[in-house]
This record gives sequence, structure tokens and C-alpha cells, in this order.
Amino acid sequence: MSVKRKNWTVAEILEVYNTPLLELINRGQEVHRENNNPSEVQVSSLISIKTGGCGEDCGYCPQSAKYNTGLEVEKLMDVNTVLDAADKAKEGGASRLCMGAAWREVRDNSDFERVLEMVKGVNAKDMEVCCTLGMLTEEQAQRLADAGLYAYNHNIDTSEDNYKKIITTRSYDDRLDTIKNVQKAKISVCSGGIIGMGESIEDRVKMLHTLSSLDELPDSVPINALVPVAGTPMENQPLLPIWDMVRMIATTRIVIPKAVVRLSAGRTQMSLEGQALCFLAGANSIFAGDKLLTTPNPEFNADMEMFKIFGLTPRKAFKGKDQIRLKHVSADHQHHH
Ligand code: SAM
Ligand code: DTB
Ligand code: SF4
Repeated sequence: MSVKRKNWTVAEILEVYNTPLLELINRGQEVHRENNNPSEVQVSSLISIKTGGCGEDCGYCPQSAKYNTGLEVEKLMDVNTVLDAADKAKEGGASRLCMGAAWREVRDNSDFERVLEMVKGVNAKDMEVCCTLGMLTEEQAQRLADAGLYAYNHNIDTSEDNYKKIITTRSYDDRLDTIKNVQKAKISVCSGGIIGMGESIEDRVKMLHTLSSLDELPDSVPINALVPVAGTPMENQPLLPIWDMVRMIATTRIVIPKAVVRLSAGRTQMSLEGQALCFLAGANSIFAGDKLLTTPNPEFNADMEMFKIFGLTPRKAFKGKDQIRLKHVSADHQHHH
């Protein structure tokens, strides 16, 4: 364990989550200020490099081949298309580009070679490159690291108990194994989940407990509000109350104080006031760009206007890098004892 932290119990995290709302927001903000610059927000841009036709049955996902969501399946993008998109995202102020593929896992084939080229190309633009490609072996993680991958997104999505009800084609342990492989390759881990899928508060808290108990804490934790998509088993889920999002963000901030906590999917249904409360509670990242992977996101200009109103500024690329490197140094250090 390289970062000093409190060993939170499920009961303690639950108590935090259930703190009176305004008290909780205040505590989230306090922890945020002690650990991070509260006026800085990391802006990530998402690009779906391989869309749809996925073999997994994740109940929330429009890209699963098991559900008829009317999504058009696309092959892996060309390297140049991705690099052009990276230029646009950078011009707009994004410091991180996250490339998503609707794959169950990475296979050692020409598609993977192409993704490695994309990683090299985006890295050369001085942007933080992130990928989310499904499960990885240790060797694949190492090859991505060698190509210059900065971060890997792999969400645990919910509690271990609830996971089986949402996905049957892979296990919670599969997820945790990939996270370990990513950590071994010294790639920054981005892992969080989705709320609003019909899970209990206990499920939300247990998910945070799992994340806060990892040997190495995730550097980045996306909190997604379910975007209910017609054709998926979750199409009729009621919209998540904004208060649940605010509580979840504050609780995440308090239990993983130094993480980049990302107010991720679901922002099109949130008011500016609601999002302001999320930033107050400790969120310090968003996905910007008119599209997430396949579903809509607020207009880019509207987000820049929001930053102006709130007095927030986009964070520069690689700000977390020293912190990450130090962590590795101290991890290596421990190793020698
Ligand atoms: N296939 C890879 C995987 O599952 O790890 C990468 C892409 S997958 C779309 C990335 C994440 O998007 C999922 O783990 C999930 O948290 C999120 N996601 C997918 N569909 C969503 C939805 N309808 N609403 C909110 N988040 C969603
Ligand atoms: C994450 O936690 N959220 C992003 C990113 N990681 C890859 C994806 C959200 C996807 C929302 C549904 C869609 O647009 O397809
Ligand atoms: Fe496939 Fe990822 Fe969607 Fe699951 S979340 S169906 S693995 S694209």
C-alpha cells in the first residue's frame, strides 16, 4: 500500500452517505479543498473507436448485441480519424482523450496493434491517453503502457452482489483481475460505476468500499447516472434524483480524497444548479463533447459557459503524474524491504 489512507468499513461509508444532505456537501467540499484545487476541473473527451455488437450482456448498455437498441455496429476506426478527433478535443481544452471499444476483452490481433498506434499518436500530442477496451491480460496492459497509455478505465459498476443481476457473462473477479493487471503495468486506474440501475444504497456503498479497499486506490473514479436506453433491460428505470448523485459524489470524495471524481454520464438530465451542487460536493472532472460513447452529452459550448458561470478552469494535462510516479516509487521502495 503506497498511499496512506483510512481503512473504511461498509458501515462507516454508509454513515457518511446518510449524513444530512447539506452537512454532507459541506464535508465533501472540505475534504476536496484539503486535497485538491477546488477551482480546477479535469476535462476528458470520449471517443467510441469501436461501436456496438458487444458479446457481453451488461443490462445498462446500448452496445450489447443481446439487446435491440437500433445502434449501428461499426468496425474499429482508422488511426487518422482518431488522431483528428484528438486534435479537435485538445483545441477545445480537453487534457485527456478516452477511447472506448465495445469489446468483452482485448485480443492479440491486428485490431489491438491498431489501438496501440492510436495510443502512440495521441500520446505524442501531449494529451493524457485513456482507453477502455474491456478485460486485459498482464501482457496486454504492459504493451499499452509501452505505447504510452496514461490511464485505463475499467468500472466495477456496482456491488459484488448486485453485479450478478446486471451482467451474467463475466464476474466481479474478472473485473478486479483486469484492474490488478493495469496496476502492475503502472498505468493510472480509472474505476467507478453507475447509479440509478435499481440498486440499493447498500450496493452503492459497497461499491465504494471495494474501490477504497484496493491495494492501490484508483486515481480517477467516474460516477455515472444511468442513461436509460430503449431496448435495454433498464429502459424503464426512473430518472435518478439529483440528490442521490450529490450524495454519491460527496461520499466518493470523502472516502477517496485525492481521486479525480468524475461527474460522468447523465448530465443532459441535470440542471446547472444540480451540477453546481455536484462540484461543491467534490466532483472535479467531466466528459465534455456533444456525445458520450453512443448517447448525448451537453453541448460543448454550454459546458464552457457553465465553467464560466461557476468560475472553474480546465486542468492541464499530466498534473496527476508526479503523484502517480511518487506512488510507484514508494511502492517499489516497499518492495525492497
Ligand atoms: N466494453 C468496455 C467495458 O465494459 O469495460 C468499455 C466500454 S463500456 C461502455 C464503459 C462503461 O460505460 C461501463 O463500464 C459503464 O459503467 C458505462 N456505461 C455503459 N452504458 C451506460 C449507460 N447506459 N449509462 C451510464 N453508464 C453507462
Ligand atoms: C465511464 O465511466 N463513463 C463513460 C466512460 N467511462 C467510458 C461511458 C459512459 C457511456 C454512457 C452510455 C453511452 O454513451 O453509450
Ligand atoms: Fe460490452 Fe462494455 Fe457495453 Fe458491457 S459495458 S456490453 S462490455 S460495451
